[in-house]
Amino acid sequence: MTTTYEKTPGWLDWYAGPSRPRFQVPEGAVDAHCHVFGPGAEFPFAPERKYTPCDASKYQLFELRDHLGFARNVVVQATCHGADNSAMVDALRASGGRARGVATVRPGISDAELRELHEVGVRGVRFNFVTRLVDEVPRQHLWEVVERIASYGWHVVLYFEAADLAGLRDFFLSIPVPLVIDHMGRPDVAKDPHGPEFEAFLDFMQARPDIWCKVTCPERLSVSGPPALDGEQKAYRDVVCFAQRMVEEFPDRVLWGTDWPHPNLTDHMPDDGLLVDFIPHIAPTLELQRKLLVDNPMHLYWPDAD
Ligand code: 0GY
Repeated sequence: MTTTYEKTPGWLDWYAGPSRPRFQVPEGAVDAHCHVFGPGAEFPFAPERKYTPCDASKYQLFELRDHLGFARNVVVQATCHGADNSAMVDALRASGGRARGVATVRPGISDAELRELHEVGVRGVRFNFVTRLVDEVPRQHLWEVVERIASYGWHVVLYFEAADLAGLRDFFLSIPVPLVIDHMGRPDVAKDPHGPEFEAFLDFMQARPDIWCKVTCPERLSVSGPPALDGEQKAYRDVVCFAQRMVEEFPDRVLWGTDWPHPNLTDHMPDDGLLVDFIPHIAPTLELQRKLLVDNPMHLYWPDAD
């Protein structure tokens, strides 16, 4: 018997029929932050989840990849699947080597399971500190996970909100593997990009040379909102100065991703084609674009590729 799910009320489905981007991404570009959801009938959602999404399958993800002109994906385990990584692993297996993964791992995981995750293409674990998405995990558990993954050369992806960085910073800096920060640490873009909150984030990035940052989710962070229907490029203009600053100050440590299928958006679901058109606004030169979309994600996720 298969379980059927009712989506969280107000849940917006991902955007079907995205436009073809005007901006052509460089050859070999990586969408370094995206998810799969289920399908729930095949890969049940976790009992402890905080939301129930629509289905978003690996096939639909790969179709989007090709439509947008990307070569590869990094599939990040979504909280609605808890620590059951099967849907993400299934996507990696089906990708023919064109996807890597970031898993959610609990301390009790066996060596055989960790090895299998590595073999299929997992290269990191995600620690989530956003309380609307997950219950708090004791630090001791996180430490145990770090100890287990370090020998695989994996990194830790951190998801938190800007206001929480001060309380988390020392813990983050004590983690002895590379760190990758989701969505620029979720700045409040109504604030000054040169104000104390974002300066604290930049200061954190400066604290170690192995901290990376995803300049992702303008649609999630923006207050000014999406582009006009004709794609007029005032899109998410309040996010541009934050993201562009990261790209220009840390050109070798930034990553970009669609965040498809965009969990938990309630007002507006982005056209992924227009999200791609946002890239040249934050990475204005060919060199910056190449680092952001190809060199940096390849270094982290496919270091052995030619
Ligand atoms: C994102 C953002 C969100 C959700 C998740 O794993 C998740 O459920 O990451 C969010 O709601 O902000 O990166 O997809």
